[in-house]
Amino acid sequence: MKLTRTLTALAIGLVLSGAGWAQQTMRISISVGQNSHQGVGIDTFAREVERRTSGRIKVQTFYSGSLGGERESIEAVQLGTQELTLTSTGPVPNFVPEARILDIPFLFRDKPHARAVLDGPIGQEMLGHFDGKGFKALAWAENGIRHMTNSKRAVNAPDDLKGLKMRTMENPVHVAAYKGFGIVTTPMAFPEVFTALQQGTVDGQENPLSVIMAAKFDQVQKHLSLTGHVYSPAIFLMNKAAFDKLSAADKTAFIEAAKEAVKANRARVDEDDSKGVAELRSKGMSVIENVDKSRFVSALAPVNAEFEKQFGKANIDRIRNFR
Ligand code: EAX
Repeated sequence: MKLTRTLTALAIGLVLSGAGWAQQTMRISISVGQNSHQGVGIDTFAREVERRTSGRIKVQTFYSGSLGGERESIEAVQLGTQELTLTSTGPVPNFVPEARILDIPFLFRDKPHARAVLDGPIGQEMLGHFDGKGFKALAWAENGIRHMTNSKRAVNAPDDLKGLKMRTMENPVHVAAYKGFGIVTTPMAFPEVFTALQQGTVDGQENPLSVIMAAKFDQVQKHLSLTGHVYSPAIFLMNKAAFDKLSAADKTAFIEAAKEAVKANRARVDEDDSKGVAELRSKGMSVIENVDKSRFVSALAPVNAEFEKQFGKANIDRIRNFR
């Protein structure tokens, strides 16, 4: 039965490619809107795949969680009901536990440090861990450095976070760390966040300026503090079987397309970071730019000791000290 199906698929594939007009359509999704760092990422990816396969493979782009939130999209890619997604690492640890280490707060000094780690041997090794779980991880992209917003009060110091009810990603490392700040954590899929903030189900949330702007959280949040408490990676994930089916040349095309997409994505993050504060202020947010980061780092000392036990201090130091 299975063999018959495989042979039939193969035969159809041969006929179509022989005829030279075979066009295959794949789907890629993001949870934020098109006008965003992730939007330019998947738009660039789609364009590059099409160009590099001379139009044989089309990539249809879906924005704003229209195919589901990030966890659902990752699931769909794993199952193969959807070929591709660009997602933050939020829900990734539930699928690939090895990736948890990248979500540790204050792990990276800045974006250049994070990008160097992800593009270097550590990041490349990490991409390999997705193989055994039904994914082909094409490349590390970027969601950005996360900051806190809320509707209750200005956050200057860690104590100001105590008792705030905040939406977090469905990420065990973030949840553990934010509890360490005294935050009342409410994990939630991204497509539900705007309404939850609007209705006061939660007081706040945390995200990079790119996401705060794209999602228009300024409409439902008064206070923004540039806590920069964690770097948020993103990743281009593809269904492993769909990738394996590609010819060697097309595999290269997909990987190169992802690399081009990452360039566009990171450039947009940089642009958003440089204009974000002014833009969000102009929309009415009250922004605290200079928080004393060392106090936030100290507040997480007990949680960090836990992480060192869990992930191995040497593994964390390897990332921290990477140059
Ligand atoms: O990837 O869930 C989140 O807060 C993510 O940062 C967002 O979906 C963009």
